[in-house]
Amino acid sequence: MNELGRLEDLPQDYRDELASRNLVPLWPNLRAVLPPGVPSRNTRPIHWPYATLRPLLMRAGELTPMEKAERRVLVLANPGHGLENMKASPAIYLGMQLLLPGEWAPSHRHTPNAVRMIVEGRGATTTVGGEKCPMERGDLILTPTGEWHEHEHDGSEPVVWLDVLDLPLIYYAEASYAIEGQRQQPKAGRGDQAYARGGIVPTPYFERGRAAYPMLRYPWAEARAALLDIAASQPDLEAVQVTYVNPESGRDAQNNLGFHALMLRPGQTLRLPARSPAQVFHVIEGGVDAQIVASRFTLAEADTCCAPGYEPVQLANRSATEPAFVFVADESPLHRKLGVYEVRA
Ligand code: GTQ
Repeated sequence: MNELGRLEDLPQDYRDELASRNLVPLWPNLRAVLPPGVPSRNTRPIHWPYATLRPLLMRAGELTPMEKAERRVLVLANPGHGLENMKASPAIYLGMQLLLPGEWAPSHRHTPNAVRMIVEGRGATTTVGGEKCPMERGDLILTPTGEWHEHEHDGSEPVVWLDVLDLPLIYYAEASYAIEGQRQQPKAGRGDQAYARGGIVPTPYFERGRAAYPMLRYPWAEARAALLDIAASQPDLEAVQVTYVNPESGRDAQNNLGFHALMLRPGQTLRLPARSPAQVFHVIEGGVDAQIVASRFTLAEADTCCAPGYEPVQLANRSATEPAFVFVADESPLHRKLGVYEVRA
């Protein structure tokens, strides 16, 4: 590949004139934006242990009342992107949110898509578009773009969940904004009940439902049981994984980010090939050793880590007797839409 001319090779008067006309020569910058073979990535492998995060989140509960926070969240920020930019990866925002007993995080809606993965505590609910969703450990709850959502807590222990948003992407697109609203009137019926059985969908009067997001809550008990059934019925299957999909369309549950649950069999080491999308791993149950580029993380329950795209990832169950369960969020729907999705064997 040719060595290209540098900016310094050009006379100063020419450079000044270009800049004054809002013009830039491509050749000094060409290799930066089109690097050979593999993209440059700011996403670093980062591990956020829950044991160190949790006390800091509880302290936020003492330091900052809900009225001063609206959403009491510590953001899991990747230093490779600059902490202040609040990104785990180019398109993924991660936040650990705390709701204390009796608190209410007021209703709003916004353009970015969000999901919650419940980490601990019982008795909280998220109301999404009027549907009041219980929050139990391991549940996945969607708050898709434009849907009103508010969180409330009638239980007695703190509730913590992991927020996963496509905020960095929507912000980059200069399309990120929020609207504040009123307390929602809960309506009857819940998608997780209407769509509780795979392949069987409600047809109120010989018509399929047309809701864009018919299912908002994916109970962990169902995803876990599905993984165990798949593992038991297919003993040779290497990657025991399910994807959270829209039960009406069969497509990704949300627009830009993909959500999956992965089971590692007792003692299993799983090698995931390098793929273009960045990904996030969050341990729902068990302990996992993760190797990502040159980093080795020992992940305990409720720990979270991220991996840049175009790198293989190795996940090993630390237990020889119990399965481990991992929640995976990735940028694959976005990459597929962009036409850049690839797997490198
Ligand atoms: O719970 O609505 O972590 O609006 C960031 C922005 C959570 C939420 C976040 C949000 C929310």
